Amino acid sequence: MSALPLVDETPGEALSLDQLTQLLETIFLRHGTSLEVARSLAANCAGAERDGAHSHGVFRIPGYVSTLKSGWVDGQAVPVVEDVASGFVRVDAANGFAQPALAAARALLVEKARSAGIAVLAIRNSHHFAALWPDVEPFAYEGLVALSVVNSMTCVVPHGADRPLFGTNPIAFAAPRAGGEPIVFDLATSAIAHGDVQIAARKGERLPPGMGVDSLGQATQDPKAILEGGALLPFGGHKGSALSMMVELLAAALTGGNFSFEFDWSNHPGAKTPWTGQLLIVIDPSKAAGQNFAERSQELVRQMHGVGLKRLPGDRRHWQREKSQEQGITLARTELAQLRELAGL
Ligand code: NDP
Ligand code: PYC
Repeated sequence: MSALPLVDETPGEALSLDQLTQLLETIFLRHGTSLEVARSLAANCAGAERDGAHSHGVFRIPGYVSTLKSGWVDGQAVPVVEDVASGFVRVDAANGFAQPALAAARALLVEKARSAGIAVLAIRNSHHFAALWPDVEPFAYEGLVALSVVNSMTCVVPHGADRPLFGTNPIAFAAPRAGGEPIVFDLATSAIAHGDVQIAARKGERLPPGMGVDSLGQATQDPKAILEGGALLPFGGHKGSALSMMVELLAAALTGGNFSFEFDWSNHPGAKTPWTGQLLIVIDPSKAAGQNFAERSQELVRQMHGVGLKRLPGDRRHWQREKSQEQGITLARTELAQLRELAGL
C-alpha cells in the first residue's frame, strides 16, 4: 500500500459520457484486454466518474494499467458459466475481471430469478476493482431486488484484533421504487474505502478520526500512515466487523474464491486488483405476497421524507449524474492528460 504524490487538481475539459467511455476503452485495449473486457470496464469506470463516485472512477485507471502490465490479471479471460441448480449459477472468471463474468451469466441469472423467485450468482477466480452499485442497480431498473458482496485485499483490522485480515468488503443493494429512481446503497464495511484514503493522501488531506491505525497500531488521521504499513478499521466497531466477516464468507468461501488474505501479488509488482470472489442474490419481488413491492418501496421513502429525511443513499449520485449529463464530466487537467497519454493520443 504505497501513498501517491500530491497532484494538481485544476479542473480541465468536460467530456461527454460517450467521449470518456471511448477514451477509457482505448486505454484498456492498448494494454491488452479483449474488446469485450475493454467495453465492460470502460463503461463501469466512466459511469462511476459521471456519478461522482470518484474513488472508483478514472482515479483507478493507472491501477488497472499497472495490473494488466504486471501479468497478475488476464485481460483476455473468457468466463465459464455453469448452470448448477434451479436457483444457482456459478462462474469461473478465469483470472479475469468480475464485470465481464457477471455480464456472461446475467441472462441466465435473471431467467432463474424470474422462474424460481430467487437466484444466486457465485463468481470466483475474479478481480473486482470497481464500485459495486453498477452491478446491482440495473436489476432494480428491471423490477428485481439485488444484493451483492465482494471481498478485496487484507487492509482492515477485525474489531478486537491487533492486525489486518479483512478486505474493505463492500455490500451493495438495489430495489425498485414506483415513481422514482431505485433505492440503492453501496458501502464499504471499512470505515472508509481504501480508494478514498489514497485520494486523501494525494490531496494532502487528513482523515476524520476513527478510520485507521498506523504501523504501530496507534489511531491516526494521516492517510499516508494508513497506507504505509498501517491499516483501516471496520465501520461501526463490532457490527461492521461482523458484516465484513460475512462478506468474506459469502464472496470467498461460498463462491470458491480467495479470502482477502489468501492471494499473494508480491511477485507481480504493479498488481493492484484483489483476486477474490463475488456473490449476487437476485429476487423477483412479484413472487412475494401482498401489495406491489415497488409501491411499498415508495411508501417507505415517502415516510422517510415525512420524518425529515433530505437525502437517500443514491441521491447524491443521481444529482451528480444529472449535472454530468447537462455539463459534461469534468476531469482535472493533469488527470485528463495522463489518460490521453495512456491511450497513446
Ligand atoms: P460512502 O460512505 O461514500 O457511501 C456509502 C453509501 O451511503 C452510498 O450508497 C451513499 O450514497 C450513501 N450515503 C453517503 N452519505 C450519505 C448521507 N449523508 N445520507 C444518506 N446516504 C448517504 O461509500 P464507501 O466509502 O463506503 O464506498 C465507496 C465505494 O467504494 C463503493 O462504491 C464501494 O463499492 C467501493 N468499494 C469497492 C471495493 C471493491 O473491492 N471493489 C472495496 C471497497 C469499496 P451516494 O452514493 O448517493 O453518496
Ligand atoms: O476502495 O477499498 C477500496 C477498494 C478495494 C478494491 C477496490 N476498491
